[in-house]
Amino acid sequence: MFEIPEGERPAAVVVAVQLPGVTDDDLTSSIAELERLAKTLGLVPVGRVVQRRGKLASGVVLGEGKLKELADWTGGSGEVAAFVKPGSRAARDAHNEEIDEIEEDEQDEGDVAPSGEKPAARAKVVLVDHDLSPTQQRNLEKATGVDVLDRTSVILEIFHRHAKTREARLQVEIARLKYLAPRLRETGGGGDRVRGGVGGKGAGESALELDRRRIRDRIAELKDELARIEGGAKTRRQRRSELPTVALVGYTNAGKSSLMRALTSTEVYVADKLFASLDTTVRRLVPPTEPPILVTDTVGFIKKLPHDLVASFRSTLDEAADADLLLHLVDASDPAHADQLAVTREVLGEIGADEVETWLLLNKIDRCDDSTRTALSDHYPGALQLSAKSKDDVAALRDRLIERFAGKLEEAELVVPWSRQKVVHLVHERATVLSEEHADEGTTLRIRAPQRTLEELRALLATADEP
Ligand SMILES: Nc1nc2c(ncn2[C@@H]2O[C@H](COP(=O)(O)OP(=O)(O)O)[C@@H](O)[C@H]2O)c(=O)[nH]1
Ligand SMILES: [Mg+2]
Repeated sequence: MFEIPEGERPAAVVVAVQLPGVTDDDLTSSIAELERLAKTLGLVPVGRVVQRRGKLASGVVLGEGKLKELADWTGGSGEVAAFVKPGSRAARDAHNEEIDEIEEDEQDEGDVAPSGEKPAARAKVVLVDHDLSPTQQRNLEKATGVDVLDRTSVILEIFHRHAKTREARLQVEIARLKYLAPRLRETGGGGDRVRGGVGGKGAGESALELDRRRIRDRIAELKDELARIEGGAKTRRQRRSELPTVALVGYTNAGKSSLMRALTSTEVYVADKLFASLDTTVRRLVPPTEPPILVTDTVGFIKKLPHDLVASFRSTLDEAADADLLLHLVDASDPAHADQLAVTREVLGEIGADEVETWLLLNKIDRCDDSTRTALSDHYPGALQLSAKSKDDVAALRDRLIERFAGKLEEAELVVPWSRQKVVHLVHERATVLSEEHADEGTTLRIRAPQRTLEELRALLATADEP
């Protein structure tokens, strides 16, 4: 599968076809979603190539002219030599010819200025906002000279990162292998990579067929394992953390990751070794409470989720059912938010997460005018309106969360003498500081914190020594 080298942020150009019946708005929001998914993976979308067509061109998705435009972004030839059976001798010859052609083209270019807009950047990856057949993908790679990812492969990669439980990992791996099998290419040169594999090469069976067979066998194995897990007692509950956990759920683009960043420290907090060490989706709420409150960013709902990925999506979202509290985030500024809310609720119900206490958060409220806000509060009484970008809104939510888990918050005044200024630092770490004044006797802080934290801070100040 496509891998991004460590530390790199490859530029990507997005390709979309506006099919009949697809409105401009639908098209734009679908492309924007794909771009956001790509950003999650570390890609940098730099351009779009969009064409209105009756259907995807069976060979290369786009028409000839648009294909050239796309190739300008990547530095490819814009041509797919010949449509021949992949893996055949003719295919290899054609491939070689194609390479010759590209080189010629580049020499010919000289100082002839290209017409139209010149792409702002060289894209290293092409992202297609559709599902591609293996042939379309291969042809586009030939024409552009770079890796081509379709919607499914982008989403698979994101699920892969979010899959925490054994079950979710199995589901994602099965989906990945199913995606991969028809895309395997003849390795050429006698199928070296199957040497030493399981069993012998069947009579007349090519290396490619053998690889496909092995993938099928592997899928069957994984499915067996999955069935065993599902058949047993609900093992996933064993994973449940001892620590209070808040999970953010909702559609992609609702603002989950933004809110997560705003609520937590930037430092990744690994709750216990049950969470994979690479996991960046679990952090602790700041200011820290004792015990810490964990916040997890779950896999986002996707508008155009390919059918083959439904099972892996669900099992990846499963962690929501293990949380003590769900924050259901909705982008209140999105005209489709009501539908998104309904779909999210339905799926949460199906995975058993509807029994978890849930707070509805209407996010991006900064983008809504007053009348919309009023309508929203009439329609969703009890929902919290907020902007993940507003410090005050985030602080208010944080207070509510701390109150929910660590007990009632109290306001108090602390006077920290000059000799104890390190304590000021600690107060900032542990409590919400409402105001801070410096006077002769020291620093006066008006703070809000759970009672236990207040007691600890007072006890600390009462001791004679440095903390
Ligand atoms: N105006 C505004 N933009 C927001 C707010 N929250 C998030 N965003 C933006 O919405 C986009 C998606 O946010 P992100 O946190 O990645 O959403 P996620 O897909 O749910 O994780 C980003 O461009 C954010 O900057 C908000 O409250 N107000
Ligand atoms: Mg996110």
